Amino acid sequence: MAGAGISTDAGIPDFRSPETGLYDNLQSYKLPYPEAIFSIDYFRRQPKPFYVLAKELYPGQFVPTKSHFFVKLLEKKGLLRRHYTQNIDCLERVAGIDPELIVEAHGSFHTAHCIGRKCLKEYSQAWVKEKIFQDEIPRCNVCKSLVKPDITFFGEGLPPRFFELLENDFGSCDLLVVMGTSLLVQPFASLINDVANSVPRLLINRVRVGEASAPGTGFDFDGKHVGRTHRDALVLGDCDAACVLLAERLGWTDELAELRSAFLEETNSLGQDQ
Ligand code: CNA
Ligand code: ZN
Repeated sequence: MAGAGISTDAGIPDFRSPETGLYDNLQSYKLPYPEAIFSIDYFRRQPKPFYVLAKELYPGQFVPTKSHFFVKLLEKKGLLRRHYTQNIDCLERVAGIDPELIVEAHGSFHTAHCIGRKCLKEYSQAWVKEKIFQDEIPRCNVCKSLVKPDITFFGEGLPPRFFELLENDFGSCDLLVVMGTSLLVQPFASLINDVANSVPRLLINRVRVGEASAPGTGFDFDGKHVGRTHRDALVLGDCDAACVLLAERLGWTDELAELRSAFLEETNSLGQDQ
C-alpha cells in the first residue's frame, strides 16, 4: 500500500508534510480550505484551481523513484500480489509495473470523463492534457460540462476495481508493506486491518501513522494491545532509503540499480530520437 510519500523524491509534493506539502502551498489558489482543490462540489463551481495544479503535477514530467522500482522488482520476483496506491501520478505505470498488478485506489490521469450526469463521455489522457497545457478548461464537446481526469475527489466513490479486488488480495496477503502515507484517507487507510491477524505488516514512513487506539484498529508497533506477539514493524525514514536497504538485505542491490538505469537509458534514447 502506498501514498504520496513514495513520489516526493521524484519532486512531487505530498499533501500533508509541513512546509513542503501541497496543503501548505496553495495560497495563490485562494481556496476556502485546502481540500477544496480536490472536492467535487467546489470543482463543479470553480474548476480553475484544480486544472492549474493538474498542469503542474501532470504525469510525464517525473521519473519514478527507487521505491517504485523496488515494487517493480517485487513483481519481477513473482512476489507482488498487488500494489494498492493512493497516488494519481501514474508513476507505477511509468516504472513498468503491470497495470493488472496495480490498483489505483484514487484513480489516475490515465482516462477522463465528462461530469455531466446524463453524458459521462470518455476522453483520452492526450485530449485532456492538450487542453490543460493550453490553459483551457476542458469541456465536453457534446454537453459542454467539465471534463475531469478520473481521479477520485473528496465526495466521490472509489473505482469499482478497488472493491472488486480487495477481499481476495487482502485475504491472501502474507506480508503487507505500507509506504509513504499518512493513512488519513478512508476507506484506503483501513485496508491495513484487512489482512489476517498473523500477517506481518511493515510501515515505512517519515512519521508514525496508523497506530491502533484499540485492539485490531491499526498498527501496534510497541505491542500495547497484543502483548508480546509483535507482528508490526516500523522503519522511520525515507521510502527510497528503506527500499535500498531492503534490497541490500535481500541481495538485490544490483538488480534494483539496473531497473532504474535501464529506465533512464531508455527515456534518454527516446528523448534523443525526438
Ligand atoms: P499525505 O497525507 O500527504 O501523507 C504523506 C505521508 O508520507 C506523510 O506521513 C509523510 O510524512 C510521508 N512522507 C513524505 N515523503 C516521504 C518520503 N520520501 N519517505 C517516507 N515518508 C514520506 O499523502 P497520502 O498519500 O497519505 O494521502 C492520500 C492522498 C494524497 C491521495 O488521495 C493522493 O491522491 C494524494 N496525493 C497524491 C500525490 C501523488 O500522486 N504523487 C501527491 C500528493 C497528494
Ligand atoms: Zn458531456
